[in-house]
Amino acid sequence: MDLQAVNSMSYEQFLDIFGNIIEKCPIITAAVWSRRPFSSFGGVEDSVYDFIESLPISGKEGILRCHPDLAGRELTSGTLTMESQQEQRQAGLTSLSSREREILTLLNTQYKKKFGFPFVICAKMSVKEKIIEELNARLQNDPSIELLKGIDEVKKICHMRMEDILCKGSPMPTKL
Ligand code: 2AL
Repeated sequence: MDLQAVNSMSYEQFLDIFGNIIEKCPIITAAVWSRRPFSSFGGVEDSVYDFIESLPISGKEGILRCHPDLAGRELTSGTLTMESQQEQRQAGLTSLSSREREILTLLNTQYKKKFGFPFVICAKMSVKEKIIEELNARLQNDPSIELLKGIDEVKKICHMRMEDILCKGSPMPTKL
């Protein structure tokens, strides 16, 4: 896919292709379509990040709440989005021992109880052991820090999804 093709997409086409770069938030993709023409693929990402940053705290929390738990109910019931399924599988979350599953479920529950949104991390950039470690550590943070950390991870997930869509395997220069 080249930039000109992206810039000449109708919003329906744009939404079909980029609609889930932020998990279950197609409204963000629909909003940034208006910012065409993009001068680079990074420009698409920048527009998404600008949009997210312009949101009030409740909006950012809402984005985090659109993310499924790692190794949670949706994974078990097969109702994850295609992207999330692939990310969780790649991090080893589909092959947890019963002990690992138990720990992750407990920590996810504690995290949501404390912060009011789920723990979010870019699974593709990690592995199950590190994810459990990170969840344990982040559980100690203040809510304002966790909101920032969660949104940073959402941006990393977005970057990896853009890479998959646009470059079919050849990495885009990262801005994070
Ligand atoms: C996810 C997800 O669905 N993909 C990913 O990388 N992380 N969810 C989460 N709660 O962190």
